[in-house]
Formats: sequence, C-alpha cells, structure tokens
Amino acid sequence: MPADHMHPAGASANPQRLRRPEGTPRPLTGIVHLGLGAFYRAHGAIYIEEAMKASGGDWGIVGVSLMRPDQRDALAPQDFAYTAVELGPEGETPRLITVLNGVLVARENPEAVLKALSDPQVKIVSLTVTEKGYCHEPSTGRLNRDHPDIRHDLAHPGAPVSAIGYLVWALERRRAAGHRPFTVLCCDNLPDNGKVVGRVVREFAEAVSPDLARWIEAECAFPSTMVDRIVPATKPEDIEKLVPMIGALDLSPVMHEPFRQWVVEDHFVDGLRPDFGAVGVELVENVTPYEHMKLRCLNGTHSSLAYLGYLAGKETIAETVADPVLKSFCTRLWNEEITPGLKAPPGVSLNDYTAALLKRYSNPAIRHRTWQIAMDGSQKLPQRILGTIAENLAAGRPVTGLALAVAAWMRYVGGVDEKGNAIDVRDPLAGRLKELSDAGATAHDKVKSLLSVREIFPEALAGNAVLQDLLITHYQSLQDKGALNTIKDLQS
Ligand code: CS2
Repeated sequence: MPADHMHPAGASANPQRLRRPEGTPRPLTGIVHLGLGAFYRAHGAIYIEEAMKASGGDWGIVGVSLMRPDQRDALAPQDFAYTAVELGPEGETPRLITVLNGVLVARENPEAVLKALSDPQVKIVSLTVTEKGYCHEPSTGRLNRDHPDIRHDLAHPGAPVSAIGYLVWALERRRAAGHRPFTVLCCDNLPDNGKVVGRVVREFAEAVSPDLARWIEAECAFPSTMVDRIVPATKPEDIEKLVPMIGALDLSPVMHEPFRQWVVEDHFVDGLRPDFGAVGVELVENVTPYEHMKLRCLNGTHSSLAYLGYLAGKETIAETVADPVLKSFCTRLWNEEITPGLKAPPGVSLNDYTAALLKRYSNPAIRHRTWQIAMDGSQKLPQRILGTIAENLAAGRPVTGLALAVAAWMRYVGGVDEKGNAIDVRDPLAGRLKELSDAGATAHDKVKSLLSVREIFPEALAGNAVLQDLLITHYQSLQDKGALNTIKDLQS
C-alpha cells in the first residue's frame, strides 16, 4: 500500500481521532457534490481522488448534506478525512480518503451552498440525492410542479430546499455574473439520469425566466452516467471494528464491496473534468445500454429480493441468496424475464454479467439489509421492474416472476409482515400506499387500488389484464402461503 494510503498510527486502547495527515495535498475545489452520502464517498469520490493522483487537476470536493448535519459533524473534527473499507470475501482493507475539502449543511446555511455552487472555480456539480430527490414524476420523468419543495423553491431564490432549486438558482447567479455554467453530473440510479435532471432543471428554469432556460439549454451539460458499487449502510460495530485496524477512531467510515463501475457520457462544459480515463471510468457516447443493464439486472433483482426476502424473514441480500429457493428465483428472473429483452452494451456478455452479480450478492462480508433496499419502492419500481414488465408484455415474453416481485412490494407497503409484525415502511408515498392497501378488503381490491397510483403505474400498464390477474393471484398466495412457498409453487 503506498504511504499516502496509510492511516496515522495511534494507540487503539484509547484511540485518537482520525485526522487528515499533515502535508496531504489539498487541491482547490472543482466539484460540489449534492447529497453527500456513503455511496458517493465510496464510489465517485474515490475515483476522483485517484484521477488527481494520476493526472493532477483541481478537483477537490465540497460535499453538501441537504438536510442533516451528522456527516459534517462527524467529518469536520477529522478535517474531512475518512476511511473507505473494502469488504472482500477474504478480509477487509481500509484506505484513507482525503479528497473532501469540506461539508456544508444546506438546511443550516443555504447561502453558503449557493455561494459554493456559484464559484467559477467549480466546474462540476454532481448529485446523489436518491430517486425522490429530483422532484419528478417517476412514470413520466417530468418536473412535479405541485411538489411542495418545488413550489417553495420557485418563491425563494436565496434559500431553496431541493437539489433542483439549488442547481437552477446557482446557475442563474453564474449567468448574471457572466460566468460559465457547471456540468451537472447525476449519479443516481435513474434511467437516462442526465436527461431526467436536465429536463427538470430546464422546466424549473422556464418558470424562472425564458432567458435562463435558453442559456441552460445552450451552455450547460448533463451527461448521463451509470454508477455501480454495493455500499451497505455503516453500522456502529463497523466503526468499532475499524479502530484496531487503523489505530484511530473514524466516526464516518464507509464500507463497500471490491467491485466498482462508472460509465459516463463524455459531455462536459468546456470539456473540463478529472482524468477519468486514467482510473478505469468508462467514457462513452451513449450510456443507455449500460444503464438499462444495471438498473434491470442489478437493481431489478435487488428490489425483488428485498421485498420477497424481507417477507421471508431474511435480513440481508447475502442471506436471501443463500436460500436455494430465492437464489434460483433470482437466476430465473435474469434468464427468463430480464435479459431476453435487453440489448447488451458493446463487448459485454449478459450471462457473465449476471453470474458476476450473483457472486457479488453472495459475498458474506456485505451485510446489505433487505429493509434498506426496500426503501422508496414507489420511486424505484418503474425503472427497475415495471419497464421490463411493460416491454415483455408487449413482446409476448413472460412476466410471472417480476409480477411476483411487484405483488411482494404491494404486501410490503401494506405494512404487516408474514408473522403479523409491523413493517417500518420508508417511502415518500408510505401513508397513501398504506391507506390504499387498507381500503381494499380482498387481494383483488388491494391490488386494484394500489395499481391506481399513477406516479408509479402508467395507465396502460395498470389496465393490462394479464398483469392484473397475475398480481391478484400472487398477492393471494403471498397472503395465504408466504413468500417462500409461493416461489416454490412457481418453480415446480
Ligand atoms: C440498491 C442500490 O438500495 C438500493 O436500492 O439496489 O443502492 C445498489 O446497491 C446500488 O445501485 C449498487 O450499485
């Protein structure tokens, strides 16, 4: 391990706090990242640190937490250094990351965030604000103008609350000052994520001024990206276990699998970006085939396993695929329902890709909770599962397994597990979904009423008789026999 990747030593009995070592280079801030979280710190931030080591450049990162101060509070005493721990099947490898220059908390000080975003030294604003952070309608990709945050932000140029509000009001400041715009680099799991954020930004900007919208259209760049690395939430025991390994106390480490992939459309304002090519980021013309492959093969089965696994009493994905019934269900989803309609990216074998996914899921060192992945299903189902279902129905391909995953989600949002215990459902639509589920007395009524949520199910799909029948049968079976027996029946 090169010296600059080593941690400062300290006594582990009464460990000193991790600090950025004296003399660590501190490049100027070229990137502001909105929605700083474990995923970005374990993925994009590491690539960028490596790119600067390889080729230089001023690509220091200022992270922004939109709401909560916890990460800033944990990272500030460490001078924003943190440990990224690789969880390999054979052991854990810690590595010190020093690419962060600071963390701002938007709720506390919106002006500081707008100032950082308007600094002409900043060339890229990247985002991981989760699917719901784009304030769009998942089924159409359009800005949800009735979203309370959007209504608020249109009226408060100096103190927005949404990522979209920050982007547009900062772009307006840059335009007014005669500066160049920044590149908006979306790193969330949305199909055509650059197009989605570009569209909502332009729709918001149109409501501000047609000139601003035209300037953004002509000068700004919104490359799409495909991001991939499994990053389970850090647990208190991870922090403790790390102390003897690094000889210091790091209150904000991130845990990640060895695998990583980043595919980026090479379209940046004035061509300005870190030397991604030097560190294995794939720079391509068109990211769509990569995004479809990843969202449908990985995230599609992740969500399917999360709902079915949770209902079957499995705590993690590794535990879920260790069950032969769920494992063969997952393989059949790939082989029979997901990959037949997929166009593989150039040079990629979908068989190899899904075989590698199964290995990644099975890594026992990754304790990725089914409950964590089950969050925000209303925002995830369209791009992960429903798109494949719609295409399969149109092409006469099977949808039985994917429909079972949707039925499991419907059971899940009903809020009661197979043992009769309450489920802590986290979803922006949780209240409404529960009401809709409770309003129906039978499997038939519950399915019909949940299918009426237009933000999730487009009308044509919701009205499809084949899908409706499958969902009702599956829902009934999940209710009567439970998840494992339902899958067994399906596979016999
Ligand atoms: C997961 C993803 O939480 C989830 O919904 O499916 O975070 C997944 O681990 C990543 O997309 C992997 O790249």
